[in-house]
Amino acid sequence: MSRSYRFPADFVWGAATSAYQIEGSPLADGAGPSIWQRFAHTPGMMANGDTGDVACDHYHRYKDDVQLMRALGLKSYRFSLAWGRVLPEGTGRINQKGLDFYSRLVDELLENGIEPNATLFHWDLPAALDDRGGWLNRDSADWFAEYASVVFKALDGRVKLWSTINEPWVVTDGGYLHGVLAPGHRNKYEAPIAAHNIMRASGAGIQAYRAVGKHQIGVVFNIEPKYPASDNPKDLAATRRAQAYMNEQFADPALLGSYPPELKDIFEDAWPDFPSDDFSLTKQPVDFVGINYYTRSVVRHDRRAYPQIGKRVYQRNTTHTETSWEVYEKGLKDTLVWFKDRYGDVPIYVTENGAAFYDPPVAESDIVQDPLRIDYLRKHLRALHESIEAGVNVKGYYAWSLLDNLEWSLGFSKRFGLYHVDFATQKRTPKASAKFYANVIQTHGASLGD
Ligand code: PNW
Repeated sequence: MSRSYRFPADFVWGAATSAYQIEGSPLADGAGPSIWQRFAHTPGMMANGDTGDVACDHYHRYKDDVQLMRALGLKSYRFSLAWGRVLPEGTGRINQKGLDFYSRLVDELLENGIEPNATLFHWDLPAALDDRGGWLNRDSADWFAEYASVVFKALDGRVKLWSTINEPWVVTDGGYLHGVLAPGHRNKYEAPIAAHNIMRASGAGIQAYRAVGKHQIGVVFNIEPKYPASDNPKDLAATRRAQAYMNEQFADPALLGSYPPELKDIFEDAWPDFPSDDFSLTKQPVDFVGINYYTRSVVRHDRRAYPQIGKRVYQRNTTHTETSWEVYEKGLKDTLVWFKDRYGDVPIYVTENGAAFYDPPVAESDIVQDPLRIDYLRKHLRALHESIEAGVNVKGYYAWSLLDNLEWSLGFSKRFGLYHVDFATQKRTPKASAKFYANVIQTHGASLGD
């Protein structure tokens, strides 16, 4: 059977990165340190002692990196701004030099015909704000709105796509419940409070945008669909709780103005009664939602799980990425269809999708052969096309990531890039997946049928 994978002519083809993962020079030109700067410099927190001190040196090489985007034929580039470059103390004093970096980047993108898609917060909270309680402090919503307004005023004339927060689940699960990401807390009482305040902050950022912005703003969720390991009622209940915990805990307050009841069962006495007024702040009209999709999880009840959301069941006889994520492209379609059913017909961008696989060493002037990454991308792009055919309003797709970069506490050991980066020399080398993706873009997806 031959079928066509041609996407709409105005479909937005992109690639994504984030500030701390690629920029390097985190304290340059008057920037204030972030919680990731602190975390990375705390012994034992990062694989191989890696830090973001240099990373891809994008802070100095952004012009060359824009040329890599251009070679791919990207229509759009998704990046994040480091809050502490703009406001070194998190609030108050503006650091014009930090803002100027993003202004230059945006100009460079536009001169090369690439639409900037800017995320305000991709995890690098100013350390000065962590000292005031970080996301545990209810004032964080005001701090974020203040920062957002400064950035909007400087860049909204040129940036037409904005997001408030990237993946609030990862921030609160990794940063406050398990302690594997900055700020490194492991506390069941803190996690729901941080989650709630980060969604209040997102709402406050959207409100601030309505006061000064002229284009579009949304929020980005990582959605990992949950499937029960069996029909056993305990597995079904654990699956429901896992779905509530990872996906609905963040999308519900933003889009429905409520929390799913399972959260009380999961957090027990650690689940606070939030003021009902807060939901008018969290539920702000959005112009689009960003969805990051990597994998699914198959859930089995486990009474020792922390919190009470069951355990992931390893799937045999299927491909897993280097971060142990099952390759399951049907989950992307299931996610998009589920999202539309639950939250209505909001425009969607897939703001991240990609995979870390072992890449062979780079031979001189060669391209890096990465057939597994190509296979991953092809499968997911086909599933994306099927989602559009099924009626989901998907406006664009961003591959994660443009470059190999700092995979947070896993350091540089996991490579997600379309371009290989030699971190000793900063040499960028295209992988075969870059050629593959450029061809997809050039043919509007038609080459996915080959
Ligand atoms: C995302 N999970 O993180 C982030 O937005 C990126 O910064 C990161 O590099 C990329 O995905 C690859 O990991 C996630 O456990 C981290 O489900 C963890 C999960 C999902 C996304």
